[in-house]
Amino acid sequence: MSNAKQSPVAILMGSDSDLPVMESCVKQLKEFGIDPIVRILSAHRTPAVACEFAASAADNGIKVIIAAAGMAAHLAGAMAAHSQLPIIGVPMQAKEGPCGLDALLSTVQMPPGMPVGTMAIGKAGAKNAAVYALQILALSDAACAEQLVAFRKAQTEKVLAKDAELNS
Ligand code: RP5
Repeated sequence: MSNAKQSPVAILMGSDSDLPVMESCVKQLKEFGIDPIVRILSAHRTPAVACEFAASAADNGIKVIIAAAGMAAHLAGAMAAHSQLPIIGVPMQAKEGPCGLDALLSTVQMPPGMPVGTMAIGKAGAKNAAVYALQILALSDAACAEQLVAFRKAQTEKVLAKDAELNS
C-alpha cells in the first residue's frame, strides 16, 4: 500500500481487530478537522513495513504517530525506535489475557531515552490519543489551537449543564 495520503497524524494498529476501538480515535480527529492516515501494521507480523513507515514518516509530513496494539504490544515502541516524532501508544485489550494490562505494560515500560506517551487502555485511550495529538499540533498550528480551545469549552459546558440539571 502506498503512503500517498498526506496528514499530520498517522494511526497505526497491530490488527484489524483493533479497529472497532480505534474508530473513536479516527472519529475524534475528524471532528477536529484532521483526516488521519490509518494503517494496519504490526511490529511482529509486518516488521519491515512498520519500521519503514516510521523511518519515513517525518519526511512524509507526519508530525505525530498514534500506535495501538494489544498483547505483547511493541508497535509504539518500534515506532519510537525508528522515528524521532512524538509517539502516542494506545494499549488494546485482547479477547483473552489480563484485561489489557499486558499491552499497557508493554507500551509504557520503555527504556530511558526512548519514550512513548502512553494512554489508557481501550476506548478512553483511543479518544485521548486524538486529543493529545491535537495538543501537540496546537503548539505550532493556530487552527489546531482553536480546535483545542473549542473542545475544552464544549466539554466544560457539557459537564456544567449536567450539574445544573441535577441540581435544578
Ligand atoms: C496485536 O495482537 C494486535 O494489536 C491485537 O490487539 C492482538 C490480537 O491480534 P489478532 O489476533 O486479533 O489479529 O498484535
